[in-house]
Amino acid sequence: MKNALPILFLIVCIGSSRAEDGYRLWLRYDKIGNSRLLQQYRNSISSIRVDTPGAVLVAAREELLNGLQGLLGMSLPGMQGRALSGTGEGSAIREGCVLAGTSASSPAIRSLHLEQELARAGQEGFIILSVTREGRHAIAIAANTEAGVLYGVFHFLRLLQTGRDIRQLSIHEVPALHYRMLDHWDNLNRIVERGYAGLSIFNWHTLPLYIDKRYRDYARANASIGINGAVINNVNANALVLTKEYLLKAAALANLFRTYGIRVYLSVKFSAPIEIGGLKTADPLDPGVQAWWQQKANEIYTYIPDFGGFLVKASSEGQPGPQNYGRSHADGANLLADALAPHGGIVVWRAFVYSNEVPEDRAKQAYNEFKPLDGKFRSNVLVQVKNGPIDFQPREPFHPLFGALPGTPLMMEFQLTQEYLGFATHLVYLAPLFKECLDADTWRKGKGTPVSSTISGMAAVANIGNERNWCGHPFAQANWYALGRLAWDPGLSSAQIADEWIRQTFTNEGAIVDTVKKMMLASREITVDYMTPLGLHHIMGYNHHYGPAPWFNQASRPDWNCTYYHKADSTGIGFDRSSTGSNALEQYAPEVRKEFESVRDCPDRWLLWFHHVPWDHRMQSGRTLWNELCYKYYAGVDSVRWMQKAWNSCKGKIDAERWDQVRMLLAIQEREAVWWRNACLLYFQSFSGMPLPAGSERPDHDLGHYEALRFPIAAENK
Ligand code: BDP
Repeated sequence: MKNALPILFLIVCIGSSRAEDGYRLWLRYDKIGNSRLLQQYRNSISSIRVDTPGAVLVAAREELLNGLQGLLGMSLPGMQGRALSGTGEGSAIREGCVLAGTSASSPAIRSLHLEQELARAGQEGFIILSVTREGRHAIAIAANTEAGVLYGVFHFLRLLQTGRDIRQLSIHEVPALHYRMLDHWDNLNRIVERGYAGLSIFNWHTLPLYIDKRYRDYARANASIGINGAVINNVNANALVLTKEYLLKAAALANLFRTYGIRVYLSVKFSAPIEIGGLKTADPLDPGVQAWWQQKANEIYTYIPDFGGFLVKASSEGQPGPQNYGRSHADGANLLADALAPHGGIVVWRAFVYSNEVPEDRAKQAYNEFKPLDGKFRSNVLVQVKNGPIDFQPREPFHPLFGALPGTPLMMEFQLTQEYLGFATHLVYLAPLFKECLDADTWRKGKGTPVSSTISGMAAVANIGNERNWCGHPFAQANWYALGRLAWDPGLSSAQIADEWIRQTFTNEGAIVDTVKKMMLASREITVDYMTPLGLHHIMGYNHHYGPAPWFNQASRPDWNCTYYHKADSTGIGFDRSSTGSNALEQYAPEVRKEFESVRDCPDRWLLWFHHVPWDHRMQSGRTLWNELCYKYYAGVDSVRWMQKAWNSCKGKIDAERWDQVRMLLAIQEREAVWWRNACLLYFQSFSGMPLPAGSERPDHDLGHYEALRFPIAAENK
């Protein structure tokens, strides 16, 4: 008895270290609580079999075994072909076996004759089928490649985690997009540009010898949602990443990620030949520069044989690029593409360009720059376009480049990290933002040419850091999840993805799933309402982008000022991008242009993006513009309070640790929503001269107070 206390203490400690801190993401694999389902699953599954596995199949087998054992709450024989030799089973199928493999790796899969089905699965797709042979029932997870099997395994585990019936499975999945990537804006010193979840998970200091457990869990999470590429360093790149020392570190990550079907990419600095190569120029047409990049590419592939390629931010926001030498973006991209082509690598060249010297509407500049270059890029170049023409705002119309470059493959760039959406303290589920863009009709090939049909890949700026729960806000994980799922299948709905995520991350209890789903689905519109309603944009604090600063007009260049974007004056508010203004609308197909061109017909949510509108303009609701603006800002705050109530109603149904975290974060969100509303309305009121709605909650400070707020530390977050 003397030792009982320390032992009890130890048990408590072990218990609490397993508390729900969010580390496990959506891959929790806790025992299924619903006894009817548990019984069904136990009846259907009694062993697994993964024959002659290569490295990816080893990872798949481990996941399948761990996942099933956790979910079913029992241990399973995790057999493989070799272990069976001598038992006489060969290709025979056992009752209740989950078989996973390719035809090449597995005699059991071969014996099922799935050739026809697999012909449609391509390189990364999979099938999951309930099969019966000689009276024995089994489940086959089959694909043409090991990566396909891995995706199938994760899909199968998702079915169980989300409580689906698995008795008659007939699933055929093929990813819609070839490139499904995360872009990490992680610096080599581990500071994450625009990161709000701690330091970079990539510890360059201890690589390559120290392989953090997180690297594997990161890779598992990505593979579980089909992400197959990771750019592991910041687009504002440090040339050092291309030195041997750092390439060996990247190779260590690549060796691990490969076993989860993920390729490593690097962001490169265009001036690297000067900075680390000792050359005098980085001119893309200089033979010495071309030779340097070729030699560098050859070197990279000796360390990383399946290296994905380069991501490049060039001639953009002060980064060096081909324009330093009077060359075009195509010249720059092709230089790197030629170096990578012999090895099968690609160049992802960013279209995020806008110049101080060009007195043109910033929203028009990328199109003007890239449209004439269509067809001039090498075939292994993809041009990466942000979802909207400005910069990851809470709401933007789709970028006019989508569908406008028929001769150039495009890559979508979304942002998961909430640089302009309240950092990692606001609950904002981004699938509706992604869908709004992906589903938008570009009309480039007639009606029914959605943005999703104009892209070959999808990337997103990651929101991952070394905080215990990876993303800072427990709900920010859902955005990582949604990105992967939509890159795999842009046809999925925001609700479907939220449903899956909630069930895997929190609970399968119907009433809670419904409540949380409602919160998630409403959250993006709520944020737009309290930050940038009716098409307003880029009115955040200068540089750090924290909080409202619509008054800001002190930047060194006009297009870094908030006043540039809202153009409020005594007559009205908004940026005229119609034919009477910058005519940015001319960059869209005529049908799209028509939709937005007149103040009368333009949907409210884009109104101030495309038009400068008088304060007393009658909106579709019947309210004046000023009153509508007030209505939106007030509704935004009210809706955050509604989210707080909804979350409170989940108390006790969600583990205490994460429930309380979200409760506290919602309190921050509420306070900041009020701040946004008050600051913006007081400022815009100084132009409209109109009163706040009668009876509404009054701002607790005057405009001067809000204008005087400073956030010197937030500004360091780069
Ligand atoms: C802006 C960010 C900046 C990035 C830039 C980019 O504020 O930190 O470097 O985008 O995408 O939104 O290159």
